[in-house]
Amino acid sequence: MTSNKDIHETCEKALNGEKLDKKEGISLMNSNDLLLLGDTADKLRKKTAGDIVTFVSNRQVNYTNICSSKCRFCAFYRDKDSQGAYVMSVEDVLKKIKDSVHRGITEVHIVGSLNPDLPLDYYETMLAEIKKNFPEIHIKAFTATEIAFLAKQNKSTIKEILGRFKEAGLGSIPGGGAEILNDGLREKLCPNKASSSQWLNVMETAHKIGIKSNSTMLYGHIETPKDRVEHILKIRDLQEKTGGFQVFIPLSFHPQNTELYRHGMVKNPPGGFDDLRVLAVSRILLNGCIDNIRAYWVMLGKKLAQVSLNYGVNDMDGTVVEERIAHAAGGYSDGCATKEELVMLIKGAGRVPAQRTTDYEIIKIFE
Ligand code: V47
Repeated sequence: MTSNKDIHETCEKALNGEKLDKKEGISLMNSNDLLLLGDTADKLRKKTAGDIVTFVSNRQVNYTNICSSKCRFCAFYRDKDSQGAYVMSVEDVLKKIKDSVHRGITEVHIVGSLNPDLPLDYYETMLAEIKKNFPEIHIKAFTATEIAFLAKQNKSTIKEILGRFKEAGLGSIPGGGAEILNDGLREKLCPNKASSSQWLNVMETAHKIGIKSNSTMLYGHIETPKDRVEHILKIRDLQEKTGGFQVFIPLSFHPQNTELYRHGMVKNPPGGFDDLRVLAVSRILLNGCIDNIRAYWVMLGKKLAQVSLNYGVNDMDGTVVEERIAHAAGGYSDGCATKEELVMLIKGAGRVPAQRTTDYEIIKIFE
């Protein structure tokens, strides 16, 4: 059991810019002194990012839900022949984007599932057609898990797939599919998809060929505080090597309609206390390494996302428009926020809203 004095010392060490080790990280992740964690994370956030809180004007597109992976935390996937299974044509995807252009979106975030029936050409055509029709829009698409799956399906290499996608218009890679980077846990949660090292390898390869990416962690299911810290430190280690991660996004688990819930393994989503602790500890452990810590309001709820701005957060995701993954699992929202709403939430926390590009360049500050 770590004493409160030790926690204070660890926070002081972080404030002095020192890098924390695993043991220290675990003691923070186990601590109930949320105000101390929040205060430390807030000071580090202020030093790194100032008072600006960024958001992006974007829309998500989930092109298919047919999946061979069948992850036990996922309520979104369907078997090919079951009710509600779908694949969007490239035209459907273009129409979704076209419908959002009037909102001034600068990014499209495309994620699907591991659908064995879709040829590589489908993905390349999708990227090329989006680029042709909407050249100004940044395409952030396909998780590292989807990339690893496509490489295997097409008997190709990660580098080859990423190179082809970059050529076709891919701008960056979202952070999904990381779940929890621990193969023992992955065996229980998602045995049919990329391992921890495969996920990290896709990211490392992407960074090396000039494709930036995001990073996530799915928490609040069967993982322990130690698993969380080990996950964050794996992301930190890779960032020290490549510098290619733009942001870290903790994803708060929603259990409804998932196998974990049906089997009685997880009954409730994490509480707000735990959500704030994860965000604060992420800021503290990634200090000096990843500058942006994002509150994904779709999974946290808008009010808690606003409060999290005092717990190390400097980024709020985006307008999103339509979200299906958390929604299928009993999430708080269908995923829609207007720019005005995000500006209001950020101002309401006494901070300065700024619209950003996917690459974290500021487009407009809302004084
Ligand atoms: O990989 C799946 C998670 C991820 C559930 O990079 C769940 O900008 C909660 O990665 N409850 C997809 N989470 C979403 C994602 C993401 C979202 C927003 C921005 C970015 C970015 C990335 O959602 C999956 C998985 O980790 N997930 N099921 C669930 N029941």
